[in-house]
Amino acid sequence: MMNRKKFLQLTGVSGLLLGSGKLNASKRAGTKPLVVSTWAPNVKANKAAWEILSKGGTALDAVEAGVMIPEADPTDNSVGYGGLPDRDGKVTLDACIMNHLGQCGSVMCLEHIMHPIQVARLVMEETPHVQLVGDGALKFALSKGFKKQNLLTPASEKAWKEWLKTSNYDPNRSVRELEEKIKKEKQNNEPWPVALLNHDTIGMVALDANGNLSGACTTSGMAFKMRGRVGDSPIIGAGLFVDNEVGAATATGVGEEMVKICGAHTVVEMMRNGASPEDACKEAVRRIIKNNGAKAKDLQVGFLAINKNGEYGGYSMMKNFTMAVRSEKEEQAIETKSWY
Ligand code: SD4
Repeated sequence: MMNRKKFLQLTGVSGLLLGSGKLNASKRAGTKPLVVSTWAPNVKANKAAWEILSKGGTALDAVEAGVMIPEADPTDNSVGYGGLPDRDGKVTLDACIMNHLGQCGSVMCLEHIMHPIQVARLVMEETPHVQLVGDGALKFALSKGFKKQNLLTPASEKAWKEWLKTSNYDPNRSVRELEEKIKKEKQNNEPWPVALLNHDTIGMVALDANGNLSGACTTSGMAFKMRGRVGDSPIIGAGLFVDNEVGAATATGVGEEMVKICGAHTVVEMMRNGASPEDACKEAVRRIIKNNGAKAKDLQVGFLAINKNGEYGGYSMMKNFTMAVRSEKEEQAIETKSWY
């Protein structure tokens, strides 16, 4: 039986509130500092970010430290160490970071380095470039003192070998698995299905005490993707976008769809035009529906955003998208509203 208390223990967060209802962002007053991340288990990542934000640290340092938590977690099978590999059995990582000055850095298809977000930050701060990919990204990381590590855990290797039996690429594999688990748990009247403790790509956006915004996004990408495939997560404007005049947004789910609509950038532009964070995210989802018609209902995508006033919101295509929020006022995991 999964109950609220158990959830608190699992997340290691005392005093965590669980939003049983759906988010209504317009009813939430703004606050700063603030940090919001994709997926409920990232209350733990927020905690690391909050350590920095609550002491007056920068949003940039906070998001970097925050996303390093799932990057190092072998049980999170879609980020960093323990991430599910591509169809050739290689763990390839994508990450990007963006600060309040509009500066950004990104690595794509990076192998053997546990913390791609740190490499992305160095691309931003120490190179004339924004994006480094594959061997070049690895070479750069090694030149900065990062050590090569084997990121394929026995559990991920086992899952890959199992997948090889059918070799059927299913971008919504994790969503389907999640739905099945939740269905079963709902039959047991679980208030907060343990399946929602599922880990996934982390996108994190933060507003610091000085009113500056930053964001970070890091992932191992879609499980069993083609070798060389890059999704939205390391693409500035797709998986992450920050504009210090307006707000910051990030995304998770089937990355190809976010790329096609410049997802995170769309969300920020909607907020610039006056939309609430939740409504801005909903518009991005609507555009993905427009591109996909009836097929959209099988594509999970989730967006979240914060604005300059410290208001936040999220929206997803299918049910079961959660986000983790931390401010002076709250420390919670919330299921967002969804189109379907
Ligand atoms: C990608 N958006 O590579 C990422 C995957 C993801 O939860 O978010 N998974 O397309």
